[in-house]
Amino acid sequence: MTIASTTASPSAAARALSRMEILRAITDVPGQIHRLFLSPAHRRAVDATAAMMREAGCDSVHVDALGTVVGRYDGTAPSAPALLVGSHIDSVKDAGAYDGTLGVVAAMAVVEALRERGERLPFAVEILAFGDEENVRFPTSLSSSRALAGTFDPDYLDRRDEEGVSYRDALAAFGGDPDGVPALARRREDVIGYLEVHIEQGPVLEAEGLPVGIVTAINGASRRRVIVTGEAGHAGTVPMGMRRDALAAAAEMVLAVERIGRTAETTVATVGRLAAEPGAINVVPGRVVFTIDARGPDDAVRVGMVEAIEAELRAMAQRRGVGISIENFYEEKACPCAPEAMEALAGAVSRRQLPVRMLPSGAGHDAMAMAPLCPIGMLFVRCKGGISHNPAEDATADDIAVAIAILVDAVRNYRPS
Ligand code: HGY
Ligand code: MN
Ligand code: MN
Repeated sequence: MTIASTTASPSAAARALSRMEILRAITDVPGQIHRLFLSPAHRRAVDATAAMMREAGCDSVHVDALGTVVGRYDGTAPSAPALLVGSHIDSVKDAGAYDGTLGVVAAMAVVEALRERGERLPFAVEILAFGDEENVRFPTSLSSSRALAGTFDPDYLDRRDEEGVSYRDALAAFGGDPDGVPALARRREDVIGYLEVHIEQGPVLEAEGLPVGIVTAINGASRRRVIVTGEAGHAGTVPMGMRRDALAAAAEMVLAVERIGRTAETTVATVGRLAAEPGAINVVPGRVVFTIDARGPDDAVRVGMVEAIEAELRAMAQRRGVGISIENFYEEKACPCAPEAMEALAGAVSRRQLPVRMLPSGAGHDAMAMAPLCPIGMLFVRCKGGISHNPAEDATADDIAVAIAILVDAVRNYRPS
């Protein structure tokens, strides 16, 4: 039961690209792709995704209590367990058009290919379009996919965004159901595995001239929110030696994060957001809030790096006479992909006489959240310059067609262990 064609049919690829264009156009900031969890743009993207899943041939489509769009293509037996295939439709700020959405439209192409052949597999295929993968709006961790794995943290509901809106209130306004979250947890016997197609968001495949690669493991990640408290003062009158300048302290701390982030060849650490208050030209900043995102493939090394960063920041605060608080709101262990899922993808790649390139993922994905529930596998697609989280993010139609053909083949030939 294999399909030897190297790429999806031109029409299948064209439909996938047109679906991505529909999602690309859905944003809360004109001229940018800006689609945060539970935002008006996310609501519109959910409705568009549900319509596209129906058009692709799903037997049933629904939106769950957290806004995840679920499309099911039944197997030979109505109550057959499902192979889950998906990704996310939320975005970062000023995002690219492929991060997340590519995996959702590729999953739609699988259902479409089966429907066109009138084919039913011994398992159902469920497309999942998650909405809280980026965790940019609320300080959460993959909340919508965690709900399916049964690891949703109820504390998420009380987390607040930059405007002070709680997750719970935003979910209710979105049309979701905070009380419906526990029921989203899937039974292990109802799920075969989870596959996700995603742009690599790195330079390896392009550098080696390969259209696709198979993910071996996803790096672990830690995120912190740091608040530095000094004393606001008159920029013209407070002598330098008497200041408790929160921004000068934070600036030294940001450089320490960068320095310690180099702990190992494979670790990274980033301060992605920093806000100084009150933010007036003639006021010594009294308060600074900034974020830390630290990652690596080895959990012990990553944890050690984060501990070193926290100790250094506290020592700096002490020396400068400023206050510091460090909030841990995101911890994801490094996550290996499952051999059966990697084999399904590798078999499909080699059946197209393409090199089977295995590689780790520096970026986090919903697949990490799904791993406690079922075997996970990911297929990476080459992206231009390895650029992502940037409007210059790009992938070619040819590579997308190859990835779709591989995903269809891997699903059709999936054999759970
Ligand atoms: O941050 C990440 O690694 C993912 O894109 N959310
Ligand atoms: Mn992503
Ligand atoms: Mn992303």
